[in-house]
Amino acid sequence: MNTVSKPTIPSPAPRSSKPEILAEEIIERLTYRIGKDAKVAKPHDWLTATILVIRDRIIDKWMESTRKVYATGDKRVYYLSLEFLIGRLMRDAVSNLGLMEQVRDALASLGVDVSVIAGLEPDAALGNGGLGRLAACFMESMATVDVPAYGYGIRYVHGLFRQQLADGWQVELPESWLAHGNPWEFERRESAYEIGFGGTVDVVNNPEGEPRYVWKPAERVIAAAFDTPVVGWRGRRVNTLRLWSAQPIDPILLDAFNAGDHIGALRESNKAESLTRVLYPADATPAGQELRLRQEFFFSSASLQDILRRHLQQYDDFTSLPDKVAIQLNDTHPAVSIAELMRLLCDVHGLDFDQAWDITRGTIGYTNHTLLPEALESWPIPLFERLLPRHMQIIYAINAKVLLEARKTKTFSETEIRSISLIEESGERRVRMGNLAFVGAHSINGVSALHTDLMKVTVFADLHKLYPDRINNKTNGITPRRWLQQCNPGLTSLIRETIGDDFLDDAEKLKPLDKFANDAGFQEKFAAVKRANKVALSNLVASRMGIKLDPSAMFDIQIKRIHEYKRQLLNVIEAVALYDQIRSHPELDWVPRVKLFAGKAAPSYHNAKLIIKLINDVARTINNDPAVRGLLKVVFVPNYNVSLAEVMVPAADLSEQISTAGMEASGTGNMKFALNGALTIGTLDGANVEMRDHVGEDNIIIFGLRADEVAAARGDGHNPRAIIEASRELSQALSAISSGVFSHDDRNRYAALIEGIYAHDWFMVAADFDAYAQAQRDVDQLWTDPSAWNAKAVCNTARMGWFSSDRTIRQYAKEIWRAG
Ligand code: B1N
Repeated sequence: MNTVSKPTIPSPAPRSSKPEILAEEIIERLTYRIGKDAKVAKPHDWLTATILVIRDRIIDKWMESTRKVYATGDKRVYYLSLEFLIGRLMRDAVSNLGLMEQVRDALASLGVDVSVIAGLEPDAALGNGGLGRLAACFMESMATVDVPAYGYGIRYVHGLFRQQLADGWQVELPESWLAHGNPWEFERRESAYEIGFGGTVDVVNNPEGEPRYVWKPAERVIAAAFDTPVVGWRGRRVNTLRLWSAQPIDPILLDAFNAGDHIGALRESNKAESLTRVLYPADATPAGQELRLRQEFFFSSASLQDILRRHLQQYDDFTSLPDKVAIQLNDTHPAVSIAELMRLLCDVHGLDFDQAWDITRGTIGYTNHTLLPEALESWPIPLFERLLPRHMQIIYAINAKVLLEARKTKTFSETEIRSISLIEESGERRVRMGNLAFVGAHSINGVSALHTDLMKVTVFADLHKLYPDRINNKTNGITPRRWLQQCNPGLTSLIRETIGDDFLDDAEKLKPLDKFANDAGFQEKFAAVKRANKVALSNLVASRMGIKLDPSAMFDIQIKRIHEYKRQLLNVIEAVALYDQIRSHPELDWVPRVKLFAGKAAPSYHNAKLIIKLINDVARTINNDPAVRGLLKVVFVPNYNVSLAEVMVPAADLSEQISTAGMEASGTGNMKFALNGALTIGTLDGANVEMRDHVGEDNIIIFGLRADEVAAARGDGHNPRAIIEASRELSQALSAISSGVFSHDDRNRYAALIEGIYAHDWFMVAADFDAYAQAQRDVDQLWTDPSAWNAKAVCNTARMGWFSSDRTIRQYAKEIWRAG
């Protein structure tokens, strides 16, 4: 026996936040960690040294948070997401720690401008759009509201591609956010797991009970953990974002190398590493490739092995799993987790199938983010079976159980049974990941009230009939730290001066600002902040694109992924119609407008890329036409990302949220703009519906068909051609575009795109055009009365607090996770 008593290890002294000490430590990191003399240090070296010093301030709180949950036995929440669109971290961390001034002063004393080095931090784009950004907002809110949580995802070497424009066309370039190293992360060599693929399943008969299945994978890779601390507001709690990186079991096959096969010696290594090399650039459309399924299983399996290991370290067995662990699946991307958790519980830990099934369902929750039929994930059975043979068996067993239950409990028709099945039987047989996620979860939530209602009557109608208590709503939210305090310091200071600091801890305490909506003095200051933000955006556009904007014009902004259902096309067609009007009626008092667009198109999405080109073609024509006299400008700002959003959102007067009703599950950009005092022009889609309820219908501009009307129109022969012919403005704009007025070099470029509107108008561009154009003229009218406009803008800021992701997370914690 070892009788040596453990020495008491002293804790390090807490870190000081005095600027002098911070400055001293920055120099010390620069010298001893980076190995650079301050005299020759590059801005990047200063950035790394500064982050290392900030990181130390986080670590104490991080360890304290981890220790606390061991001591209390509180439930842990695990958020599984294939995407985390976190953006830059330095300003967020410093601001949440309350060290903004101290860090600025420390750097200034060293002759370094904090804003210069902050601008060098790479924008971590490990996500495509709203779904990934939501995961990042949730991580920050879970730390803020003190929920012990881990985010699990993939450490992609290349995040979302960098977008360049070449002659107005999107060009994709690789993004290498890790090129200068990543001072935020900690590699955890002790937390590595084997992940298998392919192979066979052995059955071992067991006279005592169920037979035992043993999966013998043909291939294995290692999942290695990299941890990033996530600091909550006021440093209240620090949680962990754990991202998995794939590594080969044998980095090099020495036999092959020695035999002269230098390439073959690295084949395995390359194959393993390619698993986590790039993020799939598709938003709301599934990438049906094998590598994608491999990514999904890889991170699901690693995360579950880690979760079960941590549970067993603290508790005796898995019967307590549903009480101590909540696993939330961010869409179906991690849905294979349901089969993997069953496999680990049954095959590895020896539980019975039924017992494992109760534990699995008690632990897992599933969030659905889209109803687009083409976005629902499903995998061909031959592929699934080849890659995950044991999981295929488990899915068949789950399916048998569910279908038996359906046949027993209700009078389901054969059509309904077919729609409940986890297996799509018509055509090529496929595994339906949405159905798997639904039956394997105790909670299925939508992301806005409308979306949740539609889930119950569309994709999940029959499953909802079988399990009527499972679907619930959790309307999305955004973190007001990043999306108000950090991106709009001017507005934040003004609000603090006006109503005090309460709103910093509770966004719903923005409400008292309402009383100042009609206060002329306040309006003036509010408008001055907006103007300064518009000047800042104008400077960015001038320096990046050489285009001069007039900050007194209305800034009308649509920034989001380019997708037909989001209807950037409707916006640009309206710009063409307005252009025509301005030229035909120079005598009228046109409101000066700048229409700004930004967003990336999936590289394989032809129409989305064509829409980018159209915006740029229209922009070139309008911006160079002297007859427009600067009254209208159109600008497509390249390479939309989180950092660009942080500049554009606070500068908007008008926010375009104009998706075809019923198609945008929630939207979260809509919330960011309104919180920063932009008026929304939008359809009754996604969370716009609830935004109208909160800001009041006088403070938002709603137009167009509603979701039920869209469904009805699609059902009984919508006739776009007749609609177009009845609208002079629309038919002129469409024929200008399709006849090549904006594309002299290729007059047919847009013919097919426009023909789609005449032929079927699936996205209701023609159907909504007149209402949209009229709404835009109403917006112009309102703009001519600045005090009426500003009053509405103030009301938006005052009433948007409910859309804080703190509220969303509290609802998840109380109603789904029963944690925190
Ligand atoms: O999720 C956001 C919502 O606010 C948006 O309305 C919704 O479109 C978005 C496959 C998706 N839904 N589905 C995706 C992303 C990547 C991928 O590979 C689907 N993204 C959304 C947050 O709830």
